Amino acid sequence: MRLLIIGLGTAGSKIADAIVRPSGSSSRCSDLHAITVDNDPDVLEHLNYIDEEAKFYFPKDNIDNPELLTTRFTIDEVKSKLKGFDVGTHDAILLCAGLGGGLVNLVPHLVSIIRETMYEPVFSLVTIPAEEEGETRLIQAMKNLQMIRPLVDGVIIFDNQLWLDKARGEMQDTLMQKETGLSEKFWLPGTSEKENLGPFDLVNRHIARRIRILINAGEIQKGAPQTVLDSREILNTITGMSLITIGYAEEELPDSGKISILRQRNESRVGRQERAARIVKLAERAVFREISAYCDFTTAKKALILLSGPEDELSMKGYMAVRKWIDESIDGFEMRSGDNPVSARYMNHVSVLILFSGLPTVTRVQDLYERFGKKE
Ligand SMILES: Nc1nc2c(ncn2[C@@H]2O[C@H](COP(=O)(O)OP(=O)(O)OP(=O)(O)O)[C@@H](O)[C@H]2O)c(=O)[nH]1
Ligand SMILES: [Mg+2]
Repeated sequence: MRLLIIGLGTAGSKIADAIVRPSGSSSRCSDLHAITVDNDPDVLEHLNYIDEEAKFYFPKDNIDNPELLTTRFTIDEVKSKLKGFDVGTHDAILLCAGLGGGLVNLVPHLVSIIRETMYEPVFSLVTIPAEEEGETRLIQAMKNLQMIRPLVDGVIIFDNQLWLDKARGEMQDTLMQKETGLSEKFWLPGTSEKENLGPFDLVNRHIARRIRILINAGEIQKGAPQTVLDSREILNTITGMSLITIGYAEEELPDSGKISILRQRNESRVGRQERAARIVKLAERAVFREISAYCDFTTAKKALILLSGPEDELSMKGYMAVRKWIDESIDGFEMRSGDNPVSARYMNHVSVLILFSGLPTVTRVQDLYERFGKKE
């Protein structure tokens, strides 16, 4: 998918940077553009993968009065940057921001600028603050979500509480592996290189991975997919669909040294059963544990399923079982699905992504409304 990403504030900019970061077998794709806007020069300085001329800074004082910004040069600069893209360069625009921050206030201005010059759908990717950030931020976040929802064509929700807990768990595990001298064998999702990463960086990588898979769907077609999913179908699943969550789970396959034994096993009845069960288990993990924000997915209007991995591992039986489960579970009738077979040389894991859209709410937002709704 040809996507234009706009990162607002620290959270939004870092998430945008993580999405455009080349990783593993996928290099930076030329159809992906990102610009960032922040009032913290340090944050802009430390973004590694955003082009320098796509970083926009404005003074901190202006943020309490964002209306003023419409007349100020930063917004004008962003506007001319957007106008610089040829008509039809992108399929969609994705505005990223932390709901608890200040820069999310720019969303209305940016959306109106975008709508002036572009016809493509505009989505927002937002994070819900963690509990430790305090009541004021949580209440602010709820208000901001209410403000954004009617302006854009869909809101993808990530719950920082859920993902920070996971990230801290992963970091703890790495530390323990290091102590026992097993660190070489430890595999941290999305981090093959040794780096000094904080919990938010790990969260951002989990976010980025989900978005990248959606962007790449329908584009890397080295194997012959049994069912293709293209950008239009992905956009049809999310456009006008209010709240959106994305679940994703992957499993590493045993290393290639064992491949011939594996192949024999794959062809056996037991092997076929195991491959089908793996897909089903991954789907369950994606929906119940590795989802961007917990939600009652039976209330979803639409869903999308995407399988990736070496062709031999993508069990048709497993795929059909997952399709049936999701199709029967969601409230609406629109379910799309596809597979993305990749040569075993390029990918040593199998993954399942499941997206839900048209959700009336997600569990954490509902919880915040119940706790703080009266204090608004
Ligand atoms: N996922 C993720 N969330 C972040 C990150 N940094 C901050 N956040 C969250 O995003 C919310 C908004 O914080 P910032 O992005 O720093 O705020 P801002 O938009 O820059 O606005 P200011 O508060 O004026 O600096 C916070 O409440 C955090 O929950 C990040 O790197 N990743
Ligand atoms: Mg900031």
